[in-house]
Amino acid sequence: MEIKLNTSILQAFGLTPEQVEIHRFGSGHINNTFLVEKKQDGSKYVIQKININVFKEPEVIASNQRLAANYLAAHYPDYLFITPIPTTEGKELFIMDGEYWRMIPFIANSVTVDEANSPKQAYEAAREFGKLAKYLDGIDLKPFKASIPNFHNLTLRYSAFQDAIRTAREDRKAAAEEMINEFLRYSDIAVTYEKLKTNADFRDRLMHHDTKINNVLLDKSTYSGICVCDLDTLMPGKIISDLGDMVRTYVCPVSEEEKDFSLIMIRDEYFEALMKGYLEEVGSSLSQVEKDHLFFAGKFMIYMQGIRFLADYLNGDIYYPIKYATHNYDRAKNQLVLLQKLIEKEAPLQAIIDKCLVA
Ligand code: GN1
Ligand code: MG
Repeated sequence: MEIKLNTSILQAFGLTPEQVEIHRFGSGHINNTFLVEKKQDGSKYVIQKININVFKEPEVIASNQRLAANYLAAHYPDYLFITPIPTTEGKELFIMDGEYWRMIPFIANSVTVDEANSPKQAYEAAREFGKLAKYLDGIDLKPFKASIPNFHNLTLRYSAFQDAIRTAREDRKAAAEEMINEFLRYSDIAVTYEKLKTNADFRDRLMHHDTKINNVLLDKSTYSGICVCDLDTLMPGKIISDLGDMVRTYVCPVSEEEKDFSLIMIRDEYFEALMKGYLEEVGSSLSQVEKDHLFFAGKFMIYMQGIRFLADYLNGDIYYPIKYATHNYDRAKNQLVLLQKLIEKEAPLQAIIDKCLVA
């Protein structure tokens, strides 16, 4: 479907409505994304409106990306790191009526996939996130700020979940009671995280924090990795965030949107492919404590996503856009089933991790 963007926004980036065709783009929950194509030469750009309910300080995103881009350009000049195309006034963001817009290049011959369709795709995507972590490993973290404070702080997510249980509408609480109790039964995951987060050997690294496979650009014909995208949550964090979200989203043949929970399963070969790809890049930089928590990464991210969805259901769907009344309930249930399936397979999956660590 072709749509329109306000003329001022296009002009801010040196474009006019007559020059371009505009389509909605991508499948994220958070930002509004448009693909803009110049009719004359077919060149393409991505224009995004940043969701300021989620990203309260969009300047932090821009500043974090600039710091990373400068470091990478100095140390790894051949590494492709997507940076915003400045406005005609040389700014990374265009601000109008309290809305924040930016434009980034569309990389030619790239595609994204919403689900990992082969172990190779999982491997390629994991390598791209691994490269990002590896190349940014030496960077000074001090000037970085959190674009979403406490984004993957499971301690706070867990207490937000408890708050949501306390303040939920009675009907929603009653409907979700069984699932609430199931999630509470796994609270040891939050306890483990709490201990880990202050362990000096479990250090902060610059993490992407949204390693879903559609945040990797793949080559249109070979499906080899090109680079990562969607760098809004590039900020200091823990290795379990990036690794864990790959486990959460690549290993199961269906996404968090699937309502037929019988389709949820763990595909060992995808687990192996992503571990291999990620550890090939970052394995040698890991501390023993990090190595000991690679399986934990998947549990951590699935659990956190599950309680985020369930808290949102209990809060009356204020964060994740929904298409029907029990959408967030179903997403939470999906994640609960996935968590259980993962835990059932801990022994064979840990054996895969051990094998990848030795290689
Ligand atoms: C959100 O933008 P999107 O849809 O990729 C969320 C992630 C969740 C994800 C679940 C800023 O990401 O943390 O894992 O939905 N991003 C934010 O689909 O909350
Ligand atoms: Mg995204």
